[in-house]
This record gives sequence, structure tokens and C-alpha cells, in this order.
Amino acid sequence: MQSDSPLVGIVMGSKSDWETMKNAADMLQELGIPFEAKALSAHRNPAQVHEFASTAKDRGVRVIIAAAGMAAALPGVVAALTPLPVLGVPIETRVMGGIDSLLSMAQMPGGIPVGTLAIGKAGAKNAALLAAAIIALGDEEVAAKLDAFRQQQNETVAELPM
Ligand code: RP5
Repeated sequence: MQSDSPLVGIVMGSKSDWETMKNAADMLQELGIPFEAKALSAHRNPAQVHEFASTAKDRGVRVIIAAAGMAAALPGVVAALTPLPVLGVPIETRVMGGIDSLLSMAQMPGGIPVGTLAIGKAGAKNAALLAAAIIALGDEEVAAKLDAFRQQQNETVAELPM
């Protein structure tokens, strides 16, 4: 749920990234983890990105999920401005299929890490699950919800393909 007291901050470089990042929001919603979601570009809104990232910890956010496509600077810039763990989701792109986004965020120079997930929807969903796992280290309620999700997923994987 979009919350005024979010534990996870989702930020993406453009509104056009929402179709992908909705998968992260849906997963957090399913786990009952309050989040905020914003479209802010490292290139088009640098001042707002600075404000978002530098205030996140004091606002109670514990993990940031940052998504961007093409020259995907946003996760690295956010990571430079906060001590919180930053999970990067490379957005699939038309010209290079998202390899451009993936390399832009995975190839961070030593010193400022971005935990980069898979390109596209799977990466968005897994970023939410990884954020939940990080929060679960110090939150028994979230840990129980994550365990229940895993158990249910385990039970719904069919043993037979048809
Ligand atoms: C990036 O440029 C965004 O994250 C988006 O994936 C890509 C294209 O943005 P739009 O031109 O669709 O706004 O900054």
C-alpha cells in the first residue's frame, strides 16, 4: 500500500517504468509491506532525486528499490546519497533489450554498491522479495509473511507439467 510511513521506497526514472515496477508494488502489497512509489529521473529531476534519497533513512525507509532504463544512472545516484541498501531493477528497452540498463547499474565502481536484479518484471518482483528478506532480518511479522509466501509458492508449483 502507498503509505506515508513507508518501509520501502520505490523510485523509477519515468512514468513509463510503472508497467514494470507495478510488479514490485504488487508483491510488497501482497506481503503487507508499506511502500511509496515515485517517478523521478536522475537526469531530468536531479534536485528531487537528491531530496528523495538523502531524506529516505530519516523518514523510516529501510530499503530502496530504484529502477531505470537506458543510461540507468538513477540507482547509483540514489545509492551515493543514502546509507540504505539500494536494489536496482534494469528496465527493458527497445534498442538494446535492457542490457544497456543492466550494465549501467551492475557495473558500479567499487565503493557504492547497487544490488542489481534481473531485467524487467522478474527483477521488479524479486526486488520486492529481496527488500522483504532484508526487512525480515529485524521484523518478525514480515519474516512470517515471507515464509507464508514461500510455502504457498512451494505448494502451487505443479509437479506435473500438464
Ligand atoms: C529512463 O529513460 C527511464 O527510467 C526510462 O526507462 C527511460 C525512458 O524514459 P521516457 O522517455 O519513457 O520518459 O530515464
